[in-house]
Amino acid sequence: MLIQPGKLLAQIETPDDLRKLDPSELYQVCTELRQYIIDTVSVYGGHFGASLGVVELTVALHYVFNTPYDQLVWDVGHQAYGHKILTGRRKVFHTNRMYGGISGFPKRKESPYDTFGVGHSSTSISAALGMAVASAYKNEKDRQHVAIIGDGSMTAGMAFEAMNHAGVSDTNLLIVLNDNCMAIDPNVGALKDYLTDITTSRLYNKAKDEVWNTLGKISKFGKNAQEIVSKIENAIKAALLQQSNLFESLNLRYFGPIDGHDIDHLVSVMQDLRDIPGPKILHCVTVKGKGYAPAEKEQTKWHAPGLFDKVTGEIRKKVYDKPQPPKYQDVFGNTILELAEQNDKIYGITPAMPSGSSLNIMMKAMPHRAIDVGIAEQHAVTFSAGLATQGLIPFCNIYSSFMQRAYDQVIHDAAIQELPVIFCLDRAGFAGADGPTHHGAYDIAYMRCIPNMIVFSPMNEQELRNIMYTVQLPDFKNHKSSITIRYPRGEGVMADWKTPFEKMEIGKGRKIQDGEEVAIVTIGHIGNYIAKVTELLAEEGIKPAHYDMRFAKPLDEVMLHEIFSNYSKVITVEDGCLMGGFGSAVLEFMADHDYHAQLKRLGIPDRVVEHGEQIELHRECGFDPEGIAKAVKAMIALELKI
Ligand SMILES: Cc1ncc(C[n+]2csc(CCOP(=O)(O)OP(=O)(O)O)c2C)c(N)n1
Repeated sequence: MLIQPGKLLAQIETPDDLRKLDPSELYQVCTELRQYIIDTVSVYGGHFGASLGVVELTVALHYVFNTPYDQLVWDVGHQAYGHKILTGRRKVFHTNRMYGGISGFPKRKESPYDTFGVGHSSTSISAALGMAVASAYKNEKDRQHVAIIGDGSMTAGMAFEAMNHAGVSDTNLLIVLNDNCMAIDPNVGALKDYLTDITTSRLYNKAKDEVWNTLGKISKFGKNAQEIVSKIENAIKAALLQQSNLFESLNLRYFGPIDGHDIDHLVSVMQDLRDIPGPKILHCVTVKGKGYAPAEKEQTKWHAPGLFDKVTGEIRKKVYDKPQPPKYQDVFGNTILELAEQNDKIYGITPAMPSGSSLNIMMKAMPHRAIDVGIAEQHAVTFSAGLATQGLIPFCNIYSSFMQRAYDQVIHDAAIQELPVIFCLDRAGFAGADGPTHHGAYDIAYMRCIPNMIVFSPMNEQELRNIMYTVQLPDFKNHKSSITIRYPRGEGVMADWKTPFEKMEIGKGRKIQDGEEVAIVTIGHIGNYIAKVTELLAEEGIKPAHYDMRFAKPLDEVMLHEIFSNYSKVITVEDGCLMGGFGSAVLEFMADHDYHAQLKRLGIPDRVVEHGEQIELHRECGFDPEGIAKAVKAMIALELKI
């Protein structure tokens, strides 16, 4: 379906075209850009509310700054759809997030306007500061660098580390704080309260506007005049705000808050700021989902709603005639609550993903024992370790790719101290349309090399429930280990999933079927492909065995001895990186025990795999059912040749 742009938007191929327009036309550009995003996302899917909320900011930034010479760095990047559309990608925007199409996030390979690749949050200030320092070094004094960061992303330690550095740098750095009081879920923490205090202080805002008007005029009269006004302004801020200004105390000039939807005001403020040297921050207040009523009203739901009817606001859902398996995240969310109702030591922790992890189910029922700590993965891990020192049982739920942020904390604060922290890694394996920044590719490899760490992956809902049950039992502490429980994005396989709890044995796999000659050894949900593989191979008279290993560490050595004693050909399959992953563990076992089987490892290769549906990516990497069957046949053919 071809999406038609409005009259002005149709003329904009690059920001140069935008900059040729009269300021009076920008309001119309914003309206058309917003409509284009609504029209496209409703039909093709993607992130939604965040891009609508920054339409005016996007237009103002590209209008005022000389992009791409001046550098815009978007934080997270899920809000950069308007930026993509204005920077040469309108005509391919309908391929957003699709296999072979453009990325849903800024990506350096895709465009010179995408100055920095993103997907994970809170990197923009560091990256923009790096660019600004490089420009200063190269004597490019006129070059501007702008980091656009949301109030949610501002909660992360990394953003503070960067501001701490920026405050003592003499660089042309502008931080645009896009404050909409939301992360994916409502933003949390003391910083949020602080920003609200500034935004709602009427006296301060009135005085500030008066000073601002003077500053706007006076900035044309040179540095001395600016400094005088600036001192007055600071005195007013100090006198009228309850606290001293956080950003000013980090040596960043603070401006705002201003209405982030008033395009005329935004343009004039940014023009003024462009002329003020040094690091500074502009606080803009916006509404997530702005301009599309249902998205303004239910902001979490419309963060990434899927396809919808843009007229009625109805989100399209597939209709089934029989009950479907639940998402793994919902099995986690319901099961932790069920267990916490019986065991008062259980705590739930999420860094800013209550709805993404389904911990919101427990947060609603037990707000004191299920906590959103903000976008703060490192803190989430060490905080959980702290809870564990006191005998509590923390289930710390973090997406596999975001856990990469907290690696030292896993080792230093949990594993070395023999603390039983339960790490639940959602979105393990290919994440799908979010692409390489979000693929949970590396966790088996990065977790299994840590001492005092068990690594488990359920093949279905029942296994997830049973391991969650097992690790909260008192004797789990005897292992003196943390555990990683990794499961993928999406649905499991059991419509009737609420099975009674059964204790699992740590390090014990299960045989699913005997076979002849070839054994397929899997870990996690990907093991469900083997039923189809068996069917495909049956047509050719091949009968593989199948083992669901469950644990990448400790390996079930008894089972592996059985496998290598009975099968001369072994194939491992994992939705994770091949290097150092589950297959590598099996290979190590084989070498250590002097077996000489033919071994083929299937999984994610050592390259960046782009975005697409999970099944498309499995196919690309040769571990969809057909790919696995082909690998089995190739192994057998290899033997025939010999
Ligand atoms: C390190 C990391 N943790 C979690 C996420 C998941 N995530 C994506 S967007 C988002 C909320 C960002 O909030 P904010 O910066 O305020 O932007 P908004 O969506 O409100 O525009 C979160 C938590 C992420 N991308 N990166």
